[in-house]
Amino acid sequence: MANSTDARRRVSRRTALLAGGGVAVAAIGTYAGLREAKVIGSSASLIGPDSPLVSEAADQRPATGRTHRVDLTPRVGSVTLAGTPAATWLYGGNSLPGPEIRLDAGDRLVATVRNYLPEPTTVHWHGIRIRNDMDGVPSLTQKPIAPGAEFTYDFRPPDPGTYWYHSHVGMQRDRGLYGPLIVTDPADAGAYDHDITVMIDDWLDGLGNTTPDAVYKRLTSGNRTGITQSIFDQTSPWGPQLGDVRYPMHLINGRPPEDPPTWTAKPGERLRLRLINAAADTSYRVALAGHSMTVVQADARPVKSVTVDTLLIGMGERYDVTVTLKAGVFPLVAAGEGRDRLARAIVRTGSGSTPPADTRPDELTGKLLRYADLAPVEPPTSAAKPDRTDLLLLSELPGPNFRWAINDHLYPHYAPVPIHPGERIRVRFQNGSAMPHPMHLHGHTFTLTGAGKGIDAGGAGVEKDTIVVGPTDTVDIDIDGDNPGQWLLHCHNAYHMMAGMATVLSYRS
Ligand SMILES: [Cu+2]
Repeated sequence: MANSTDARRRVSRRTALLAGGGVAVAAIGTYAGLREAKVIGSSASLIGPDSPLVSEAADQRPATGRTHRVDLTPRVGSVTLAGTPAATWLYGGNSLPGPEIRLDAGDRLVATVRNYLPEPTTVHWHGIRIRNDMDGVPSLTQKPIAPGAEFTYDFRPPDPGTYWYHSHVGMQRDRGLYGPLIVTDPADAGAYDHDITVMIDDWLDGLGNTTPDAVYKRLTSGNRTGITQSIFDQTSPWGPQLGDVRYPMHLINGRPPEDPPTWTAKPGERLRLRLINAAADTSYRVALAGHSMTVVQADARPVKSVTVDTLLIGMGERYDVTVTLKAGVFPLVAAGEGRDRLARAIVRTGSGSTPPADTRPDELTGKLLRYADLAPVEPPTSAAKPDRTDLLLLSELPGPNFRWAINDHLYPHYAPVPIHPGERIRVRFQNGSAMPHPMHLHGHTFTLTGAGKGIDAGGAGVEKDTIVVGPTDTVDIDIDGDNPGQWLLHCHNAYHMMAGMATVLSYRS
């Protein structure tokens, strides 16, 4: 049994390897996603996950003094999806998604993970301004948890909002190894009657004898037929190419559209919906039939209320919306962008029959939320000009072998984005491909500058942790160097990430 102190000691051995300068190599394991990390350039002054600066930054964050303990037991299991059994990997029991973790901002979360899988695993706490040694990135912030071993994550989420947790090893997230993490605000009076988590996912694991790993293998073999057919839609703002894989099913809270989760409420009541896109390869367009939705948070950050008919949500993004309910039976639909399949739930406030499983509400083609519509509730914490700009070119390398790169490097080979504590830097994403890339930065929220045609010169000052960089678009984000460590910055398309589309925001002393 390993506690977090043991883990930090192990990490410190690895960091000693990394700190050698020149081309550093950390040999961690042989499983997919656990390959050797090769850092290009000097890493002599690197601030690793075991640095005292990591604890120092964490200790300054709010603390309620309360402790919340959970056990997660990743294991082989199975789920039944509208009568079809599917073998998969799950966090304990047969629960899909994993158990919802709910605690107040500043509470301490002690999450013990005992690995019953046949492979190493880790847990990443997506969107949390976490301490670096608890971030769950194999070979970067911790040694992966070996089969049969145990690791305890121990941290305090500082900011309320909608988050999620998931495995960060290989394609494990595209199995059932994900769940919601809701950080509540004790000062929030809650201007809503029902608080509902809506976790949306594309699903193929265990169906037709396939697995996410088998599909990834096909993609890299250059075989683009059958399940690995490109998804195109010329009319989408994020098109033309929206995905690489034809998913047979889409789920809300682990359930397909034929067997939807159903929520009962009264007409006139207000819902808060916490929309989370946990998918590997699918952007979702979400709408509630007969209703508009008021967006109140984007990636756990409050935004000025904006009312729309529908939202497009990239992989890893979250939106909180409120809705005042009418009387009747209403499908909440998450339609795969560019795809003919959908996920849905049912909101029931009166009598009536449930509409057919493939019903597409008119709202899906109504007023669509754009990044330009988002405005921060509070002025940005820092409006200072960035000290410098780093350019990150997002591209698919030529050839048939499905290689997705940042600045022509394929992770775990990477050229880090260096940052010094206290520095403010600008990162310019330049998308040289025909696909949208939902770029996610660990351990931070960044500030949109308003630049980028996908952003339409609006959205300035909005803080997010995941931003979709549209095809051929350029998007600028500003990052404050306030959380020392080594932080993955990557595309949240699971296949692109596996294929190398990641780098590291690397603190240097
Ligand atoms: Cu991508």
